[in-house]
Formats: sequence, structure tokens, C-alpha cells
Amino acid sequence: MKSFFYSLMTTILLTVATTVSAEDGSALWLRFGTQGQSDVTGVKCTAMDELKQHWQGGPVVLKKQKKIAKDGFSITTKGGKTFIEASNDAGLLYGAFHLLRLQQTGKDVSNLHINEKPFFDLRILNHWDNPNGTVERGFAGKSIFQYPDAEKMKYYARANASIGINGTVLNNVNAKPEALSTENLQKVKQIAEWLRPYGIRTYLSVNFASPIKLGGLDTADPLNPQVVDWWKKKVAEIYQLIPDFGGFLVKANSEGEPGPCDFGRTHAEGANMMADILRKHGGIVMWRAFVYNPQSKDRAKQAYEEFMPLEGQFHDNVIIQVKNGPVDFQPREPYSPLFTAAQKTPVMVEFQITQEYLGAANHLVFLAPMWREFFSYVQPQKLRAMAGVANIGTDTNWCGHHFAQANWYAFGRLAWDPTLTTEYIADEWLRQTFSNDERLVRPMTQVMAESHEACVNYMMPLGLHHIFAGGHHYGPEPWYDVPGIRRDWTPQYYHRADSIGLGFDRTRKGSNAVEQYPASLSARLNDINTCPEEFLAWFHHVSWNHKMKSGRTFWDELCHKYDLGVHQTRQFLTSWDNMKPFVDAQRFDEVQRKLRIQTRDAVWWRDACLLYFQQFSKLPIPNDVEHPIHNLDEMMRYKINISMYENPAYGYDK
Ligand code: GCV
Repeated sequence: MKSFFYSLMTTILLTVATTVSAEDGSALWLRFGTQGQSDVTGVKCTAMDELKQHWQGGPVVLKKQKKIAKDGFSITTKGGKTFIEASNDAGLLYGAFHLLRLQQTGKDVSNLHINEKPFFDLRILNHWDNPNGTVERGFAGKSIFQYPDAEKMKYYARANASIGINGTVLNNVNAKPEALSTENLQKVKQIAEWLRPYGIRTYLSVNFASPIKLGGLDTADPLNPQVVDWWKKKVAEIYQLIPDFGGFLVKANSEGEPGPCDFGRTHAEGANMMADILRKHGGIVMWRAFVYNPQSKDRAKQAYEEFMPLEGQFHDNVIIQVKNGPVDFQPREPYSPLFTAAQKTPVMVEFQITQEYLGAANHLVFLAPMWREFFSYVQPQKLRAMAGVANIGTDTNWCGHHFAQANWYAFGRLAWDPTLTTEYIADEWLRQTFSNDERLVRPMTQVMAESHEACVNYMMPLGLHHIFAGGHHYGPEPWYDVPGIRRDWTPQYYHRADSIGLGFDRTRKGSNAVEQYPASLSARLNDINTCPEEFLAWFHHVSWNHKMKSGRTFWDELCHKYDLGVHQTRQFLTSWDNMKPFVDAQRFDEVQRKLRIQTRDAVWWRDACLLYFQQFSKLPIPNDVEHPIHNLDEMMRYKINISMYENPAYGYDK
């Protein structure tokens, strides 16, 4: 009896161990398991190393083929062999990772005829990492570049290459002049050497006043010959160390950062000065359009107002980097009108992978749907490149939340092919990261696909925006105000709640931001009856009794949306609870804990916002909506004390 019991236990333990082995998320989606043992011949390059180590199928031949587009590849099965062909090493590497992805996701690899090429030439991460190791809006520990080591950098490079990312800006756009110090450039050289074999070029954010702060000059005027000379020497020094250096990313005259306007020059004059110097080395300038000042009547209009008059003035190696929306990475924004208005200025989109405004590394929010929504308005063909503010740090699982890895992954996949659907990317990521078991893949794809809308529902439905707590942007504070603070740094500036209704009037009778959109869209947005309801309070001051498509009043709809968001997150938690048999213990527990935080935070958002807005609507919360336990005073007293460099250890706990 005893021996039967022991053998039964051993069988059970072995079964569990083989189905779900211990994992901590550090492997990301590159969980290749047992070593490859295949015959890989042809071009000796990084692709060959990857395949030799991880490919478990038949013989592979790597070949150069000039006719294939840069970074593109073909994979073909002929006579029992798989041929990967590309015109450059990076293309071979992308082909190798594509083949490995097919293997990992359980696809048939016996008869392949694949041709792929990236949609965007430049697929680049922006790290907001500071020299002291903090990461602005970083929720996954410290900077991976503070004390970089070969092993970590190689893994980072492999992960990026596996999804086609080919550039990285190593430091914060709020750049310290020291980024260009000789000491730092030596470090950048070393990092560039680790990344180069994986097709990744290195870039830096630069401080426009560097000639003053680092060079000791008394001006940084871009038309001053001494200033130009300083930049020339600095750029030459960089290229001597890093011959394939990509170029500069610049945040100028924005949120207190210096820029050409400080010297009476335009953004074009500032950007062109740098671009002309970088051109002969093959470098570019990514010049950010994230500019706004407190005097303007509408922050959402400013990037357009400052950059449209400069149409046609930027030199050809300058790209204007525009955030996806006109304000600032809100849970949902309409697209920035600069994308459709700019005809002569090359533009690229900046998405935010790190969840500054989407629950940090505590909330499961898959961002592919949000980026896909952007592309439903802005044709990818309009864009030169795609940048994403990274969510990567020193945390064991790289991104703070296991599911936040999916956003890094989705960014790379969409930069490669912006037509990939949310479900396709989620499915692909889940299979590689967790398991090919349909019992996990199907329900969790659904959770991921719904998660962005759910977050919008419990944070800022129906076009609401920027009603976050001041500073850390984690929780709700639609009431946030501090004597003397800039109005555009307060939620009231955006929500405009009063006894009549809620929302920012950006119609022709209001700030007229609608005018910045193409005529037919502008007319649709301008009319409260045709404006998409998800943008209603973005473009209109909506009366509390406005009739919605559902037949409810606006107030009732608002209550229902907030409540729906709460119920959706609870459903996500239940779905995850059911995943226990298919997920290793550590990752299961860690995700479960985060989902519990998210469900409580959703209640916090709903109750705080509804109680606050109810003061203005003076209307009851409908009976079929769960009612708050606490009163508004209690909600307003609740604070989380964190800085903009960290993830809250837990969220709402009342
Ligand atoms: C890097 C927002 C963020 C800042 C960020 C800025 C930007 O304001 O809160 O942390 O600064 O955007 O994108 O420059």
C-alpha cells in the first residue's frame, strides 16, 4: 500500500513538473527549452548561432540574396532543407527568429514559402533612463544601462531582434548634458558593440544646451559658428567610437527643457543644424513635437500650431516624432492631427509602451488594440518610423508585470507589420510565453483583447482624459489642484465638470481643435450627434442629460461604463484563476496578485470619479450599478506616496 502511494505521488509530481516547470519570466518569450541539434550551414552570422542553439527541425541553409529588401527575408523548403535568404545579416536573423517562432508556436514547418519585409525601416525603442539608474515612468526597477553586462545586453538584443526592433535610444529625453561626456560615450560604445551583432543601432537623447553645460560656451544658439563647431567635434568623437551610431533624439522647448526658441530660433533651425552635422556620418535627428505652454487655450492644439508653420523647412534627415495623441499618452486619445496635416514634414509616431497612464506595472492592459485604433485613423504609409517608450528595467521579468512583456512584444510586431491584429499578436505571444495549450491561449487572448477597453472604462470612459493624481499618474484625482499650479497640469482643465455637464468643448464654438482634422472627420467630431461616443467628452461639453445611443442619459452611461470596467477586471481575474493548471507556480501567483490589485484599483477609479462628478450632476447613481462604500471625503483623503520612478507595491487597499 505504502509503495503504491509513493509511486502514485511520484507520478503526480513528475507529471506536474513536466507540464509546468519553474519559471520567473526572465526568459521573456524566448523560451526555447532544450538545445537545438540541427545542421545549419551557409552564411556565418548571428542567425546561425541562434539556429544552432535552438532549432530542432531539419537542415537549414542561410544564404545571401541581393534582390531581397533590406531586413526582409524569405524562408523556403526545398528538397528536405529549409533555406533562409536575405540581403543582409539582420534579414537572416529576422528569418531565423521567424522560423523559431513557428517552432515555438507549434506550427507545421515542413513546407514553408514565406516572404517578409518590415513595414517601417526604423523600429526603435526610447528608454527614459537616467544616469543615476532611475527610469522616468519606469515601473520595472532600475535602468538596465546603468551597470550593463554582456549577458544581460545580449539577452536584451536577442529579444529585440526576435521581434524586429533595430534601434534603441539609451537615455531619457529629459537628457542630461553628461549624456555626451567622453566618459559616457565610452560606455555607449561598449553597449553598441553588444547590440550590433543583433542589428540594433544605438542612439542618444541630447540636451540642446550641451554646448553651454558641457562645452563651457555662453550660448547654444544653433546659428552661432562656435556652437556649430562644438556639435561637429562632438559628433565626430561619437562616430569615431561608434561608427554606426544612429543619431539624436531631442526634446526641445518642452516642459522646461532647453531648445532653439530660447535663442530666438525655430525648431527647424535647431533640428537642421544637428541634422546637417549628422548627415555625413549617416545619422538622423528625431525631433519631438511634444510641446505645450500654459498660455494656450487648448493644450491639444499646440503641437500642430507650432509645427505646421514650419512645413517644408526641415532637412531630409530630420523626422518629427509625434506622440500618438495630441495631449499625452492618455488611456484613449484621438490621434494627433499633425499626422494627417503634415504634408511636407516627415513624421514618425511615438507610442508609450510603459504604462504611465494605464496602471503602471500593476494592471494587465494589452496595448495592441490602442495602437491598432491609431492605425485605423492614420495610415501607416504616412509615417517614416515607429518609436516606443520602453517598459524595460532590471526586474527579473524585465517589465514588472508578466503581461507587460506583451506590450514590448506587440510594439515590435506592429512596427514590423502594422496590419497584424490584436488577437494574432496576443495568440503568438501567449503561445511562446506560456503555453500552446488552447485552454490557456483562447481565454487569455480574449482577456488581452478586451483589457484596454476595460481600462478605459474604469479610468476615463467616453472621452474623459487626464484626471490623474498629480505627479505619479497612477490613481484618480479629478479634484487635484495646488495653489498657483499651471492650469494645464490640473484635471479640471481637461474635464470641465459643472452643473451643465462634463467635457472640454473643442468644437467650432469652443477651442476649435476639431478644425485641425481633415474636413469630413472634423465635421463628424464637431457634431455631438456624430462624434464617436468614445471621444465625446474629449470634443464636447456634454450635458448630463444628453441622450446616448444606448438610450441612457450621459450621466447614466458614465456610471455604467465605470461599473462595466470593474466587472471586466473581475472577469479577467476569474479567467486567470482558471489558468492555474497551465501555468508555472511563480508566474501564476505573481499575475494573480497583480490582477487582484487591478480589480481593487478599478473600484477606486469608479468610486472616486463617480462620487466626484456626482457633485456636479446631482444625479443618482443608477440602481443597477454597484454603489461606492466610501464617501467622497474618504476617497479624497486616500493617497499613494510614490515618485514617478517606481511602481506602487500595491494599489488601493481600503
Ligand atoms: C520624459 C509626460 C511625462 C513625462 C515625460 C514627458 C515627455 O509629461 O509625464 O515624464 O518626460 O511626457 O514625453 O517628454
